[in-house]
Amino acid sequence: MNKMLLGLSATLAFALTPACTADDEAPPDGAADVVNVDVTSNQFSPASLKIKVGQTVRWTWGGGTHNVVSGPDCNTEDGNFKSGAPVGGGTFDKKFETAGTFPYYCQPHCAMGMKGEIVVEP
Ligand SMILES: [Cu+2]
Repeated sequence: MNKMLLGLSATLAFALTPACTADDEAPPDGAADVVNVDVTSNQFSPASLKIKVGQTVRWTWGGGTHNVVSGPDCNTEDGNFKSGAPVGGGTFDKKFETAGTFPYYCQPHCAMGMKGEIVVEP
């Protein structure tokens, strides 16, 4: 009887373990799929955000006219992600599929220090 139960739970545990492949990373168990960054005048909060591969960052506008542009400094877009032209509201989502540090900024306010970074851990 005990052996049967053990065998059954081992089978269940195997069946419930999610498959992980390089191009379809799921967030780690217990982690939120979406992590929020507030976009206000004139800062990103938190400015530095640590997430895991597979999580999505959602920037949510709270006031002012801003955008989210990836790049190492105020005049350099690296093309990783961009919300578009500066707007006065809404949200922008980006799912991070690879580990690394991704700096970004707001074009109208970068010179005023409106910058952030997403640190994506494996
Ligand atoms: Cu801004």
